[in-house]
Amino acid sequence: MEKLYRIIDANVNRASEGLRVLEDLARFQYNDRAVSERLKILRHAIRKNIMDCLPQCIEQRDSSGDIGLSISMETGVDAKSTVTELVTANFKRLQEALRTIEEYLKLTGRYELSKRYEGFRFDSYNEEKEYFRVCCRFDKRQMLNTDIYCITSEEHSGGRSNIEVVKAMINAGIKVIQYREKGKKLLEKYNECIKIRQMTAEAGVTFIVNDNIDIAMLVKADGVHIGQDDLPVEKVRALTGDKMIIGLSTHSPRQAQDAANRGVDYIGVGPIFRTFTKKDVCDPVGLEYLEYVVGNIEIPFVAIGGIKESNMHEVKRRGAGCMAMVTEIVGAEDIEGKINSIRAKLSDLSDMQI
Ligand code: TZP
Ligand code: MG
Repeated sequence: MEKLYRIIDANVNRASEGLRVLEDLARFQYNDRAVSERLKILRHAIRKNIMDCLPQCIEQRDSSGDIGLSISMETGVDAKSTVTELVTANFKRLQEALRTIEEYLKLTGRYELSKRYEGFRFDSYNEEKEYFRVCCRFDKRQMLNTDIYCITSEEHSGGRSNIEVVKAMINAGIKVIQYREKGKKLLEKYNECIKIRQMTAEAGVTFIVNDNIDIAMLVKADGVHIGQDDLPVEKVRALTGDKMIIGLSTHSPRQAQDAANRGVDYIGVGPIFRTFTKKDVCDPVGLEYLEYVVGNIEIPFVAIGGIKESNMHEVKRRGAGCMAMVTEIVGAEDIEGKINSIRAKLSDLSDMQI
């Protein structure tokens, strides 16, 4: 029976080490205090509860005689190439270790203690779910971390198709593109989105579809952008799941707070200036609302509405990191040249602010 403590000892180490990998990612990469704290508490509980059997565990430990090491070296089954794989593997490691501890503690006659480890295993299932939410939120934030957010509008594109315009945007190195098309039938929009999804996926560009949640989901877009009069955010989330980005247009501090509380991934802030591109648009909210968002709202935002190369310095100066320009870009004779010029000026403005 004493030999079984070798298994228990190895699995306490395995569980703590798996947790440490997850904890450090939550702490240093995701900056998520709540998750890192809970994982730390769990790790300490796993170590503390075994203290009664620690002498037996140490006595039976024989790491140099462990045949498992050479198996791991030779098979390479533990190779990983994505964060998702790493997180999944470490939660499984944790759960398998906890189950093993639980089973072998029963054989050593420590039934009550075994039940405590069963409880830890169930805690870990909940943590896994929450952890993936945090990962998703982080990935989505990374996708929106850019200077120019481009939006299509064929009627303002000087006779060019949305596809041609998107090609130019991608060539210029744009990282987020929204498909916004008010005058076309659903099927035509769907067919364009299929093409744009392929183009953006190949270029590593984030693709957002305006209005049509159905199209966004069918073409596997990265996100959907909705307005205040569209379906409730919670219902859209129920359709899209956690992985998809949901963007919401907002026009007031109350709407911005509401969006952040309801799990929206980013907000549109505007219209900053007067615009004739959007038909049912409200009066400009001005730079004041932008200043409110910069100072008070935690989720990413994109400033929009009447922003041009000639006035963007006003927007930048108020602290907007990302700006959307529709006509200024799609209506330019040389789209790539226009984007390059805007980008260079924005970068100069950033340098000046440092
Ligand atoms: N949402 C708020 S204003 C706007 C949208 C889609 C239109 C912005 O277009 P432009 O041409 O950049 O003023
Ligand atoms: Mg809309």
